[in-house]
Amino acid sequence: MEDEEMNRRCALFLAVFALICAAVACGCTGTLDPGVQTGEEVSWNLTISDGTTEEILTLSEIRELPAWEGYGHAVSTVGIKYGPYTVRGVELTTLLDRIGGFDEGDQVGISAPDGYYWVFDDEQMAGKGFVTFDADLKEKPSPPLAVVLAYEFNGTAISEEDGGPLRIVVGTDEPGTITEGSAWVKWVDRIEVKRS
Ligand SMILES: Nc1nc2c(c(=O)[nH]1)N[C@H]1C(S)=C(S)[C@@H](COP(=O)(O)O)O[C@H]1N2
Ligand SMILES: [Mo]
Repeated sequence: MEDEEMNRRCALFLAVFALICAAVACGCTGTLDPGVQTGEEVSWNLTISDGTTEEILTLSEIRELPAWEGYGHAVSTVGIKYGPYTVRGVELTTLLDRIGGFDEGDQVGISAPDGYYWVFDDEQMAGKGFVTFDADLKEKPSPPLAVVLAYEFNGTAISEEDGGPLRIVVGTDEPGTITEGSAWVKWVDRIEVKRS
């Protein structure tokens, strides 16, 4: 009788242990494998605010907004180029129309959970006033640019490593223009208009 009880406890312990192992393994691949992330939508909330009006948007709500499509190609401060990507996202001006729009003299602050913070002024929100480079990283005059909250690079959800699910892109309608990577805020979770 005692042996039977022992066996049952042993079996129960093993079953629970196996379940815990499986859960841990799932959790690991879920966060580390970008393939899993692109197959199933990650959960992420974006807050847009002007200090008075505030709205929280999910990724699927952002995907339903009128999309911007174009090219993104950036260079980091140490000269590493990334892209060119075909980019899909929402222009910041489109996004901010939901909370009363963006006007001349306003600024917009972009935040991420790692504490990174970047500000665009009204000239930049109109696609002007950025430094741009050609493929050899020689400074060249800027074509019209768009400040975009991107959710896809090359037709695929942006991986966490690449700054996804939401990353700022200063992009162009035509390929061939490189912008400064410092403005490409990764892991965006808050966009706030500073009204003038
Ligand atoms: N959230 C967040 N975004 C960020 C940064 C950061 O530290 N945190 N660094 C910026 C800078 S200075 C550059 S050059 C690029 C670097 O991109 P990478 O980390 O993919 O090379 O991301 C930009 N976006
Ligand atoms: Mo940088």
